Amino acid sequence: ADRDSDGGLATLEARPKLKRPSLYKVIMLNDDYTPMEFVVEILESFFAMSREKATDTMLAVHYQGRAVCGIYSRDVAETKAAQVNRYARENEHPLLCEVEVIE
Ligand code: TYC
Repeated sequence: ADRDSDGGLATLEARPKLKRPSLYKVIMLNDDYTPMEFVVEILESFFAMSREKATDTMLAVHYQGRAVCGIYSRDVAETKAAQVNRYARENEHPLLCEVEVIE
């Protein structure tokens, strides 16, 4: 008969469905043309890396094809990737970042 005698309290109020906040990786892709120094400067300025970490990450992309630059909420990840791609294009380099959801 009445399957909702508690007015939905048990299912909706007592145990609200919690969504785990999704995290997104910003991934930088290798190409044959973007100067190494330009990539290092991007990693320093857009991803707050030290010179040393930026150099390590740039070389990881150069030798392995791709590397994670940072992990963020969806909005921040999409914004950073778009900012990097726009800045690279403004400077006439093919450098590309993409965003990938974790899990
Ligand atoms: N492969 C580039 C070169 O040899 C350097 C480079 C590194 C380009 C990382 C893109 O995401 C990149 N000049």
